[in-house]
Amino acid sequence: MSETKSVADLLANAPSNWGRWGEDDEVGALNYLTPAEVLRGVSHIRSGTVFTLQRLIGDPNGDPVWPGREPATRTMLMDEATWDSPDAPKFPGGLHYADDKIEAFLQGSTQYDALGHVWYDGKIWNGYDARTTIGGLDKASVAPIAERGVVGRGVLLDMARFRGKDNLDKGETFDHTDLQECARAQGVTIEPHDVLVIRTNFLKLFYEQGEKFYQDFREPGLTYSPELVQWFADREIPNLVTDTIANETTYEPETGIALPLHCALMRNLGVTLTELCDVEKLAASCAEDGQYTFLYVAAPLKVHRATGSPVNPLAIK
Ligand code: UVW
Repeated sequence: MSETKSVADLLANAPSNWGRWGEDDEVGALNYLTPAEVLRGVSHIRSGTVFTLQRLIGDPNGDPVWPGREPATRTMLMDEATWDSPDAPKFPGGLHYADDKIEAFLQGSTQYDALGHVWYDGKIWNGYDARTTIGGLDKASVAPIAERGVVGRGVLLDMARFRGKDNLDKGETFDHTDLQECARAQGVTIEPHDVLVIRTNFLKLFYEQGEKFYQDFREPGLTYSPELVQWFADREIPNLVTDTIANETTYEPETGIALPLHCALMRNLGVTLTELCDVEKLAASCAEDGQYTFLYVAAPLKVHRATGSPVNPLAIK
């Protein structure tokens, strides 16, 4: 049986941004999003229309998650029935209230990945030892990203519409040249420091197919090539945002390696990954008015030592 090549072999000569923002850096390519980039993003607001890109947590139609993770469960702890009991708390003035909690994978909904979320060869982003992840991320957790916030010019790349489809198919791939052609067809140019927001509408199949969706699980998405990684490095892309569960095609078709772009982009270049967005309303609006650029704003939750955290990104046109 032939052994799968290792991701370390695949990326042996791949570009790296380790050390570029200092030996203590934990936010990587988000450093490209300077105040000038915030203002560049603001200059793309035309009508003030706001789109929220988070999927509903606890959606009655189901919450799509990476295989092995479970959707969030919300438990009601206090409601009006609580006060049916003689033991109910009593507050001066007669106040009643409702309370609930969720148990959730921090990677199980629309989320920002921490830069220390994925690694190979015993090193995470910026060369930190992977053992700093034990019991919680001491380095490159999501907290520094949350502390900073993410604001810049966003560009929607509607790959499904570009390919004339409702949604991309299982395992369908594309690369940076396709992104550029898609941009050209939309009448927009991908500029340095743009937040790339990619639409596949693949999760339409999750809502249509139920459990069958997970058979031979293989998402569509970007696929690895040295040229693609160099393209991200040269354009200094800070943040890749998609409407899929894991931001790239699940297995690199040539080698079968799982999620090599998590390694090449996140671990090596410090590109932040944002997953599981719902860009349907935004995409419909862009198709209608031809404006594919906007102010992108995201503030993931500040969770100590976490591998990722939920977020409700905004696109403001
Ligand atoms: C994995 O953790 C495998 O993927 P994601 O980045 O989608 O959470």
